[in-house]
Amino acid sequence: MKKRIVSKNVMRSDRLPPGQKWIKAPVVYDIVDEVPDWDMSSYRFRVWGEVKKPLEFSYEELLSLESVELVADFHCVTRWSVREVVWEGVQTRYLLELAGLKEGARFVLVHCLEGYTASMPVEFLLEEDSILAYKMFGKTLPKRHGYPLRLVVPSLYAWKSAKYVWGIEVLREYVPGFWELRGYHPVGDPWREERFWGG
Ligand SMILES: Nc1nc2c(c(=O)[nH]1)N[C@H]1C(S)=C(S)[C@@H](COP(=O)(O)O)O[C@H]1N2
Ligand SMILES: [Mo]
Repeated sequence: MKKRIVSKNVMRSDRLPPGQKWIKAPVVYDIVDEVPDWDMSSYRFRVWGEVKKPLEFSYEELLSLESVELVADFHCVTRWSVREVVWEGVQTRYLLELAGLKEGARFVLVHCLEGYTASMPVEFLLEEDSILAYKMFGKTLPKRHGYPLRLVVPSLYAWKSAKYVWGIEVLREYVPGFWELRGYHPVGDPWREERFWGG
């Protein structure tokens, strides 16, 4: 039986973060008009940087790793939230354990196939309910929601849940990603309304 995880945030009494409202389904957001198609025969997912053992997996290899089903709410900084999205994939803490974090590992920069990046403290990828998802509601991740692989971090705003992921770079120091460079918060905790940085 596959392990089923219900995000701890679903059980909070303040489940809906301040300044958010519930909507029915996630709105698709992309920094490009058209996301290109990837050559899956050469696709590789990588973990590198401040790790003892860099990782590299083909899509098929990723699918064969120990996986979990995750139920989590999804909170976009533009003030909409969606209840109980069902994902399936590999826990990021499992991958980071395989890679072995070095002493100084503090941040990650997540790299996406169309050039998007997202930055966050590495500890958020060690949470039980953070996964690299390849299924959504029981089906292969639709392209618009991030095929082949997307990060899901239920404790942070959805701009950190990077789509079309090909790599996780583990860093000693903070390197801002796409939205962080444009004023968004290095962390982005929805319950603390960490939307913008310094304003
Ligand atoms: N690669 C990539 N990931 C991304 C984005 C993006 O533009 N490119 N947008 C982010 C934002 S702002 C949000 S709210 C969510 C939206 O997820 P969805 O498009 O699956 O609804 O994806 C996040 N991940
Ligand atoms: Mo967003």
